[in-house]
Amino acid sequence: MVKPDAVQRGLIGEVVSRLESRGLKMVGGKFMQIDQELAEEHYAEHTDEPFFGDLVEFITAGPVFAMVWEGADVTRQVREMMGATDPAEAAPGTIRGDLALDLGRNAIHGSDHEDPESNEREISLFFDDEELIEYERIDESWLYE
Ligand code: D4T
Repeated sequence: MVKPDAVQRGLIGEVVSRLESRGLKMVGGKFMQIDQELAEEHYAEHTDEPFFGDLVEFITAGPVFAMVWEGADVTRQVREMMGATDPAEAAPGTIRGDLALDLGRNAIHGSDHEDPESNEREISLFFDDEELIEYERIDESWLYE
């Protein structure tokens, strides 16, 4: 998900472009405003954290671009491309390392590859089944041996 800070900074295209260029396939995309209820559900694991209020306020502060991507080892690969949660710690070349500076404005969210269920849980929070489109990218035989 491209978060509200990156949407406001005109970075939707840059984020999408990096994932597309890697060879990943977008199968769902939605420009949307997250409401309080969805934000609290999305960040339920952080309910007891001191930063929970700020997190909910931030993710509801403006529109986001939610996406579903497919590809080899997609969840882990996207996390690697995102870089560390705190952009100050994120390696150059990663999305956060190149495009963000502050933990509370870290540009992008991705499902947790260490929690195999987070992926499906988050997809169903943001998308209905019919909003996900199965198709083949024309370059698939040049992306995968
Ligand atoms: P998200 O969920 O936004 O993709 O971030 P991460 O998966 O990389 O990191 P996370 O769940 O640990 O944290 C969620 C979100 O909370 C913000 N945050 C985090 C914060 O404002 N203060 C903090 O101390 C921490 C740990 C940043 C990301």
